[in-house]
Amino acid sequence: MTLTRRHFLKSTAALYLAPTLAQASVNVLEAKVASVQLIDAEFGDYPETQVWGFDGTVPGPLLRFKQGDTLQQTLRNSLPDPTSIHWHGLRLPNAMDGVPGFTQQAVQTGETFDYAFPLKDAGTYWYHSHNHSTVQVARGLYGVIVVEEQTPPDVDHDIVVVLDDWRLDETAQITEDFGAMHDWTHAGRMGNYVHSHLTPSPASVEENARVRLRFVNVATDRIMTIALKGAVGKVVARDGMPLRAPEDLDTLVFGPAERADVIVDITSSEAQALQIVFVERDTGYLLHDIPLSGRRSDPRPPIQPLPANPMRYLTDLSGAREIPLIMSGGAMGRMESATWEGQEMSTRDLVQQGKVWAFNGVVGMPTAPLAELRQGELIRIPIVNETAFAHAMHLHGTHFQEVLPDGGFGPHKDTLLVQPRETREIAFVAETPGKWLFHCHMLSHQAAGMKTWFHVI
Ligand SMILES: [Cu+2]
Repeated sequence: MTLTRRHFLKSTAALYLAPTLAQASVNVLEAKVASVQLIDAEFGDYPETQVWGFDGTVPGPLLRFKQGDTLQQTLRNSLPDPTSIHWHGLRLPNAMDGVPGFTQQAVQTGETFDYAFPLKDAGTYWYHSHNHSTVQVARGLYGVIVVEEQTPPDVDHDIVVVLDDWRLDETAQITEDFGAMHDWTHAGRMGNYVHSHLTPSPASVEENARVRLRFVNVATDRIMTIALKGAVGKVVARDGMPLRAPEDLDTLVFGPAERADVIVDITSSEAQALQIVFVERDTGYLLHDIPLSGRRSDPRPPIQPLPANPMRYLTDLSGAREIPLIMSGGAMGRMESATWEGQEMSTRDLVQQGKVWAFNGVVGMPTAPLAELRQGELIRIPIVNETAFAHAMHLHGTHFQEVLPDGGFGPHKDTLLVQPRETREIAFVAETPGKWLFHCHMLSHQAAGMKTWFHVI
């Protein structure tokens, strides 16, 4: 793999925001318009970019809690449009899930909404707008939540790495071509400035230092492939949840909304730095590097699994109810017609409405749920991707496990990347009463039809 730097696809330490240190309590999050220096000076003299951000920063404030704490945050909306906060990956009461017109009313300009719920699970989670999210997340309305374990692993640095993707014009402003049909019918809105933001962002790391990196892909649509150079270690959590058996670290692939925690030991490398590399085909673009400085001599013990969260693991599928989900539509798809708002329509007419993707022949949010689930019921969902594109399926309200070809179960996940023409299966126990979305987290696909819901009763 060649490693290069190129214009608009590289970042060093973000300059537009003073390092946001751990904050134990930020009780008000104000969604507002702000200007930030998004493009690094090394690329030239670009002006600030107008964004929508929580507290006017992108990403929004890093919220840090201890497992067992209660999250209490008031959203104040100072934006020109209604908004909300979805707490992605956290198991919470349905009324706190932040889906406008579904679990709460959208928070209007000048209004507030109070979110409060206990944090059952340790791990790396994130929060983002769930209103017109293909626009609002693209403008910057997101942030990260870290819930620390009661006994965290011993590391020298604990760093949140936000991976994002901006579509900017030559004056560094976000292009307003939201909803472009070519994006919606293909892989979604791809940016031209892939960027990483580290919190905190250390000036250097020692050789042999142990570092925890918490990756979060907040891009609306882009799948990110990330390689680490100058470090060896393990993947210890995915989508917030600890892996029972940490995996050897290799290239990491993140669909939109996916996360991973890795713990690595810094090794001396040719580059004398810890490098975070964005991989595209055979080329690696350096997103960030942290130079080495000094050396720790004490050997580290082997990397251990993180403490388990109070989330059950599946053991078998006997008695499970099967609810297939068939994805169709999009460019090069075979969908000829689908149902939208109760009416059968041709694909040609649906495209006029911006509805191009279907689940089980239905585009857009159906009035009736995909299924009513009894609390405690075991559900299995074969996901059949008949389309020519990948989709990142996200379930609200609980984590699922993938049913593996050998009959075993994958780790707890809240988002699963399903490749074109691929069939994967997930299973979960219906947990908390209420109305829970199940949608593609490629937000362009969601807006163009890929969403449905379960009603847990
Ligand atoms: Cu999708």
